[in-house]
Amino acid sequence: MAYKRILTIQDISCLGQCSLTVALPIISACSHETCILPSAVLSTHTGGFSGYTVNDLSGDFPSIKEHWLKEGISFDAIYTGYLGSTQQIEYVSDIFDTLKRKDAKIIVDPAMADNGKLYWGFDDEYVKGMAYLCSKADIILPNITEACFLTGVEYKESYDKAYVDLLISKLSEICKGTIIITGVCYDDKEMNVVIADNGEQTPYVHRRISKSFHGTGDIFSSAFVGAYMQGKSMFDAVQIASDYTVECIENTVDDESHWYGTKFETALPSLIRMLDL
Ligand code: PXL
Repeated sequence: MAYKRILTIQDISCLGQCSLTVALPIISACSHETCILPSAVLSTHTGGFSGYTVNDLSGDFPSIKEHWLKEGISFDAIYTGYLGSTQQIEYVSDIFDTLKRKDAKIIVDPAMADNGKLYWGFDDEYVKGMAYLCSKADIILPNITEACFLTGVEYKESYDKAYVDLLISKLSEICKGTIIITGVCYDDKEMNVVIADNGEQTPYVHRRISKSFHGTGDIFSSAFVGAYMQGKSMFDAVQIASDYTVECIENTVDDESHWYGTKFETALPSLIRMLDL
């Protein structure tokens, strides 16, 4: 069993089962040391609540980085998600350059959009900054909407494989590493996660559940990072992360009152079994 030191940089949504409140338990359940750098603190996530509070923590980044540098702290992987602001993207880029160990993996989930729209508070400058971070990554994990914003390709609700090929070809001009596009649907029964690596494409096909939930992108990415850093192949890590995410949704879908996230905790034993450590 591997035991890697992974830094994850994303927000704390105090309630909402997304970003750090899923990344920390999921990556820890995958048996890694999980270090966190909170990008912002929000009272809830921004999807479906109104009047949430937001405190951008960019101002803390330089001194935290300097302290870690002084202590000789470095990481086997740095995994980023929802960031607080465009300015913070520059700090994160600097953290990539200074705190990664030799052969460390940089994994960027450009968590900024879904269903054809940017999340509240993000604009074109933020998208540009996120494209820059993706250019420094070994692995990027956009959904279809994020792939569209990153590449300037028009968002479509329904599409064919040629459209996904176009997104991958444009994304590969931005990121020389592995591109993993999530939530690719050609019909209403199945969902694909498409892995594009060195000019080759491999889809992992799983069940599609008609209802969508906030935070499932973060759950997928966190489980992927945990499994991949355990030495699973890219495909096996995608399979484990997809199956786990589907189980989280299935465990939640019948509970109308639980609309804001998924009960990812109840499927953690299953994730651990799939890892077969
Ligand atoms: O799951 C993505 C996410 C993360 N963090 C915050 C969000 C969202 C999606 O809405 O609002 C604060």
